[in-house]
Amino acid sequence: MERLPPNQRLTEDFPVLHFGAVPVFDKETWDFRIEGLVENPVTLSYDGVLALEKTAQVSDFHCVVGWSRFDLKWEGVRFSDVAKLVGPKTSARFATIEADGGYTTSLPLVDLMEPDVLFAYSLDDKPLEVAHGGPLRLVVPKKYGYKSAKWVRRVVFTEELVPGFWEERGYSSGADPWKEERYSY
Ligand SMILES: Nc1nc2c(c(=O)[nH]1)N[C@H]1C(S)=C(S)[C@@H](COP(=O)(O)O)O[C@H]1N2
Ligand SMILES: [Mo]
Repeated sequence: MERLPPNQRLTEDFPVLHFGAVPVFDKETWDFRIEGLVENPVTLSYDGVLALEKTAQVSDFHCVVGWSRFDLKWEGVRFSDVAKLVGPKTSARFATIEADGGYTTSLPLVDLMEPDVLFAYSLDDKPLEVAHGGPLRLVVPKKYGYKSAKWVRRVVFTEELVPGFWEERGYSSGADPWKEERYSY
């Protein structure tokens, strides 16, 4: 099977791409909140995140503007393990991921519960650089890169889809690179 999705080109490096400024990480004040339609909302410190069960995963990354990068090794905590911690209510069907600086993205829980979806704090055996979303970013390998929010601080479980930053600006909610879901019409 072709490994490069339609109309993508392979890049050897890993470009840095985001909207706005790179936030400053202060370990003392940084927190990660998981709340909304859950039984047990949780606020974690950075050390609290590192203490959760760790998963490693190698995957490809596809940006909607056309570049793809193969074989990135991520380490972090599975979205599904974070969900287990808070216990989503039966009414929860989506989650919105909020980042420092105001970036957001939303996905159906069925997509987020895939075993390759991680909150990553390490890339290629090194702590995740701030430019690539350190200390913590979402990685959703089966979606275009705008679903992989950098500098994640909060997850909100919701009943309805809340369109994210790029989804509100004309990009597809589906964001499946194999179906070339780039734009919403
Ligand atoms: N917080 C935040 N996360 C973001 C973005 C952003 O603008 N802000 N851009 C997204 C887009 S469009 C892409 S392709 C990837 C790029 O990740 P990289 O800079 O690590 O390559 O980050 C995603 N996550
Ligand atoms: Mo992107």
